[in-house]
Amino acid sequence: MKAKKAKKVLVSVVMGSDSDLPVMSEATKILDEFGIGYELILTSAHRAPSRTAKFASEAKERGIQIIIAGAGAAAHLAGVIASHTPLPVIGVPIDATSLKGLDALLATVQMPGGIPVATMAIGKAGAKNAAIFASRMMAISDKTLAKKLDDYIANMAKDVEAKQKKLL
Ligand code: RP5
Repeated sequence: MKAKKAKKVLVSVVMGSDSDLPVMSEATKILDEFGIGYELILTSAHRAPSRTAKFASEAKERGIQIIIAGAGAAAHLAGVIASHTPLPVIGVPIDATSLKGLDALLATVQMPGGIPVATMAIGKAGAKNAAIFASRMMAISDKTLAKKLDDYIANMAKDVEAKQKKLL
């Protein structure tokens, strides 16, 4: 019997703490749905700076194409990763403190010119959109993935119509 070929890991889903997992699993659900290979990485810009720099500076040579980084509080994870790699980095601000994610949003989005982080919404919608955004970028050169995205978009529109019917 032929062994099932493992998917090539193309996306890194990084988070600043294991407490971020319930939010970041919204991203991995989408990557699973679209059949995109990913890895889950736990590292911290503040608590494990050397580990973060090592991960980011080696990601491209390991074949990673896109990095999704979620963190809360003074969320420097996505920005620090972006400063150590030429790969596109998508940031997810996480609601982890009494400031309800506004701290993480500003820390993630307000990057200085030259080091971009594509910043999504705070929380679960942001994590989900990070994976969809990554899929859209990869679909530029992947027709099979582009078809899955077209179907996903069409299904969302169908869902709205079905919900409308239930209202009547
Ligand atoms: C950030 O601090 C993490 O990304 C997390 O959102 C937040 C709280 O981390 P824990 O204290 O729960 O580990 O660095």
